Amino acid sequence: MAQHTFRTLGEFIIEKQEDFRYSTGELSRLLSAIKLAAKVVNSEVNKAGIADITGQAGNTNIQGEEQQKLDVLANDLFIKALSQREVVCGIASEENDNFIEIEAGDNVHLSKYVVLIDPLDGSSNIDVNVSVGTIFSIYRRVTQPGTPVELKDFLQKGSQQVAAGYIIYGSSTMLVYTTGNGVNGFTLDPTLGTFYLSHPDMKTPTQGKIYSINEGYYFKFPQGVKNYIKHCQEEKDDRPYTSRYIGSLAADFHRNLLKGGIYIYPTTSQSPNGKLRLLYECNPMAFLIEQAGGKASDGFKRILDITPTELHQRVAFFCGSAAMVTKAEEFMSEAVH
Ligand code: AHM
Ligand code: MG
Repeated sequence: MAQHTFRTLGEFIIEKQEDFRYSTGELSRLLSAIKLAAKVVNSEVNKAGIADITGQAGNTNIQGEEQQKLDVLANDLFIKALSQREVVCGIASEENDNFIEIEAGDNVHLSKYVVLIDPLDGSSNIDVNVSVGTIFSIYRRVTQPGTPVELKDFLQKGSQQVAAGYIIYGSSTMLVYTTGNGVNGFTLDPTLGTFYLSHPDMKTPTQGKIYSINEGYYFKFPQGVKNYIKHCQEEKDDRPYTSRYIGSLAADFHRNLLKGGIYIYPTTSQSPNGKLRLLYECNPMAFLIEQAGGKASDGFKRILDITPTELHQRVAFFCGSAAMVTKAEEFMSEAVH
């Protein structure tokens, strides 16, 4: 059950700034910019049913998928909020082909952070009033401050993340994030426009009873995944598990984080590298789940240890309660040996 506190996200960010020695407050300003953009996107998502902003924008993104108008809007809003406040030196977005370099007046590129963002994940759900989300990931640049950002500033292992989080625009809107000291969740009070700490120090159960996978693609899955699904369905011990799949990563992840479960988007015969993106979706969720005591893997190895080679790289994703992910990995390696 959510605990009600009167601690706001703004206060929390400032208190936590003291956890970082020599902190200049730059990360706090960056998180505040994300908080502000989240509120604006939230109000747009809530209006989606009545305003003329749903439906296709007529563009396709780099992956050849049609963009919804709200994707474009959310992308613009987050990029504006981050660039106008001069809190980052570069942004990479799932919706943009290349990363964006932020120049800040005379203080060119002085910020030390880059942000990677999926501004509106699960956007195919918007028209049917199902929860969507924003997922973000923050790194310290590896190149010298004061010089233009480079691709290598974005292609860092997930284990290098400084902070990560998501906003879920659902029956209530929540912002959940980590800076590597546990996971905290904040619920938006829409009447006041304020996020309050509602889920302090979130931990996921080691063993859950939910499995989340798009079983429509069953015949396209690797044998290890097929076997694991059968294991979940078997009547034995605490099984069968229950199946829950929304098709909106932030929502599926959030439910499993709270209740315990496993989310799987494996490789398929159609998408041999999986569907989800390592940098915008899997790394931030992997950082969060590990901070909550869970586990994230590509079926064989830790997501956060993968060295990315391209911005829009895809990867298979097994994420959730530690014991369940370990079990799924056992099925994966048994099937290949
Ligand atoms: P998107 O970034 O194009 O919105 O796609 C990501 C979404 C995830 O939110 C979700 O978990 C997955 O795609 C669902 O895919 P599928 O419809 O193939 O099950
Ligand atoms: Mg996405």
